[in-house]
Amino acid sequence: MRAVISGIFLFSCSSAAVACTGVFVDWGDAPAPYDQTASHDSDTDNPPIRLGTLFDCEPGPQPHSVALGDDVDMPPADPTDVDDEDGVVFLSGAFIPGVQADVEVTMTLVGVTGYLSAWCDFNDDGVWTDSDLPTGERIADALPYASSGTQTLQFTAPAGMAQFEDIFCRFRAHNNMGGLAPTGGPENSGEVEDHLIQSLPIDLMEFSVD
Ligand SMILES: [Ca+2]
Ligand SMILES: [Ca+2]
Ligand SMILES: [Ca+2]
Ligand SMILES: [Ca+2]
Repeated sequence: MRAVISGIFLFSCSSAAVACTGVFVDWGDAPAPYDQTASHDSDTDNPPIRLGTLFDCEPGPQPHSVALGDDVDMPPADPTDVDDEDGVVFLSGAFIPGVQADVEVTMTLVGVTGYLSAWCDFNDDGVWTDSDLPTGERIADALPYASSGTQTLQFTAPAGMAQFEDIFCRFRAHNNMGGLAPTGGPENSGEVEDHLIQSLPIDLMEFSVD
C-alpha cells in the first residue's frame, strides 16, 4: 500500500451543532457482528481532528445494515444533527480481486498532526483483523497528515477476497502515531467513519469490457 498526496487545502473550523452536550463522542455504524466499541472522545463539538469536514457526536454506536447510521441521524429524527460521514471516496468503485483500488481520504486538522488507520473486511467474515489474506485487511497504518488535506490510498484487493458481497471498511482519524486497532475507545480526539463498498469478480469486469 502506498499513499499519494493528491491535494492540500484548508478548511474553516466550523462544525454544525450537535445533539450531545458536555460529552462529544463519535461512534461507528457498521452492523453487527462488526465491532461496536470504536469511539472517539473530544471535549468540544469542534474537534481538531476530523475525517472530511464534518463531525457530530452520538450517545452510542449506531449499527445500520449498510453502515448509514451516522448518515441518517438527521432531521427530523435529530433536528441538530448532520451527515458527518464525509471523509471517504472510493475513487475506483467496487473492489475487484487482484486489481488496484484507490480510496481518497480527507482529513481536517486544526493545529495538530493527524493519523489515519483503516481496514476493509475483504473476506466478509465480520472482523477487520484477518492476516491470512496476502495483504491482510489493514489499508492504512497510522498514515500521517501534517495538515488538512486529501491523500489517496492505493492497494491491491486480495485475490482471494469475497465476491458479490458488501465489503465494510472502517476509517479512524486519530492523534496516536503509534497506530490504532479497528476496535476500542474512546480515543482521545479524532473520528470514526464506517463505509460500505461492493466487491465484484474480475470475470464480470472482463465481460462488461468485451
Ligand atoms: Ca466526518
Ligand atoms: Ca458522528
Ligand atoms: Ca475479515
Ligand atoms: Ca457510516
